[in-house]
Amino acid sequence: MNNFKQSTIYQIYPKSFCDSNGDGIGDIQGIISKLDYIKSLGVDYIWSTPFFVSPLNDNGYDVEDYQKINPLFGTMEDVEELIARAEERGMGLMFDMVFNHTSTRHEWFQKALSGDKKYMDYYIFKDGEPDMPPTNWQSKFGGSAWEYVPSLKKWYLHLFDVTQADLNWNNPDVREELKEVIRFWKEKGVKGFRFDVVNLISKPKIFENDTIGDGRRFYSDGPHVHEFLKELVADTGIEDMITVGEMSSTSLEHCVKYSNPDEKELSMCFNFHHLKVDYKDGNKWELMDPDYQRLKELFETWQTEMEKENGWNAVFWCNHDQPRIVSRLGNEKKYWKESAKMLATCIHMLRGTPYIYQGEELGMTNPGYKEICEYRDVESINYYHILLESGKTKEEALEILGQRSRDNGRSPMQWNSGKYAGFSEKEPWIGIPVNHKYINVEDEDKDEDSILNYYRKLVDLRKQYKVIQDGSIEFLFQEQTEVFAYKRSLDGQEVIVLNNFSAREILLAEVISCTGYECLISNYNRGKLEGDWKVLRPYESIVLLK
Ligand code: TEU
Ligand code: CA
Repeated sequence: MNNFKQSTIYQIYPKSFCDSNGDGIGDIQGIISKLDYIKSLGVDYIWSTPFFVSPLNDNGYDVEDYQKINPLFGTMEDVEELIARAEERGMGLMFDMVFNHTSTRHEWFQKALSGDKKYMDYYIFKDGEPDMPPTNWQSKFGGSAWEYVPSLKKWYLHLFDVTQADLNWNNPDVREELKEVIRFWKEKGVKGFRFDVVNLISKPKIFENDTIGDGRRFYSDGPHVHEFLKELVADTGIEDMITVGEMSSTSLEHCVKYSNPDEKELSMCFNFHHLKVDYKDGNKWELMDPDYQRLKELFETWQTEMEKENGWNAVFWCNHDQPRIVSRLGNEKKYWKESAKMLATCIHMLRGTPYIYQGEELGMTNPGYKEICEYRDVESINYYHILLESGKTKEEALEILGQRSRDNGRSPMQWNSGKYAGFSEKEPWIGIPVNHKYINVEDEDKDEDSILNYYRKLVDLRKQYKVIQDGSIEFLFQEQTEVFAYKRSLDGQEVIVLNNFSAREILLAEVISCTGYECLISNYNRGKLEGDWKVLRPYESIVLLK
């Protein structure tokens, strides 16, 4: 059995992590050169987003060949070296399996386009008139989810970009091909897998219009998804490896099933409900202040129910699709350091496996791109145009992108205060924020009180205390909207976690009696706490142990 319940995972977006050969694009040798740094965080696994052959319309989530390395990132030898060097340091690699769709440049799709019946059945083609898509479903990146192919007189389904065609999992040959991919990487020594939007793989039998939504209710956690996952896991023998499924618009009931060990599906799930509390009416492209009460309720429900049903959460704030959390729920100006540390504490003391996304451990912020030409992401660029068409001004659209674009999480890793932040010798593929002058690895490494060193302590606490790994969870101060607090308990040991989500001092509804408690970590370096105590400073975070 692997140790996923005790582990912390570090996520790398290779294109933006470290460039070893001066072309402005991060690469695999770049990652290898930073393995000692990653090890210094205390993490157990490294999940890298895809670096397989791809036209990179969606930065590698459009895979053209699952078993070849994109030369832009390196070679197969580099990848083997990465796996070996990480293993020498006691870290396992998790690879990203994008199995809901392939690039339209994939050999299978190319054969399908030429009319090869076998391969047409690898994808989801439907008959239809050129001006009448089979359903009204919308792509997650904007526009119709269907594209017409005149030579075939058929439409194909793409839930994401038009160059990402959805695979037909109902075809057993497709399932066999994908199992081969897993076996290939397992053979190479990969220790785990992340499965991209894996709850979207099972499409319904009948395709019908969605009169109340964009179609997602027909294919999210679809009819055979659990069967398909069980089969994939059993036939590739990965039940004892660490696996995480990315679940899009999922439900608690399904995530229990995906992650309960008895079901033999996955180790854990990512869900995104807590990262939609600042979407107005669920719409990512409408700005709204975060609803902290909702955020607390979501964590409470998911944490307590998953515990009750023996499921397991991946816990996280950041990834390559999300804006930076300190800019989003924290306070990147006046309380940059305090709020970044507080947000880190919230996640790392929870029940579940914590993920750290590159640069999060430095308190990296949204880059503040000002012009549309600074953006690279296909979703951002599509929505910029959709927003303009919907009547927003250029300024409004850019303001929205500035807060919501996925590129906010994709600016290069800030290694030092030098030119190009030590990421590259050359101008990078995407801009670097000026704050790399003080938000960077080199400076924070030397500063005892830095966000970086605070993350290291949090990771270490999880290693030290079984109650943090495995303790049950109970939420406190539920009615105090800006206080995010909980208690973990195991075998008579207790950990109390208190976080202030606001820039104000908060008087707790009840006094905390600190007598007999030890302070494990706090972002105001409170040191010894004694007696009764009831005021939380702005963005304060305190972890107590009894
Ligand atoms: O993301 C899935 C996904 O649902 C997000 O793209 C989400 O729709 C978006 O960020 C919210 O606005 C995964 C990958 O993480 C992402 O990078 C890929 O683009 C996507 O799948 C398609 O493979
Ligand atoms: Ca490079």
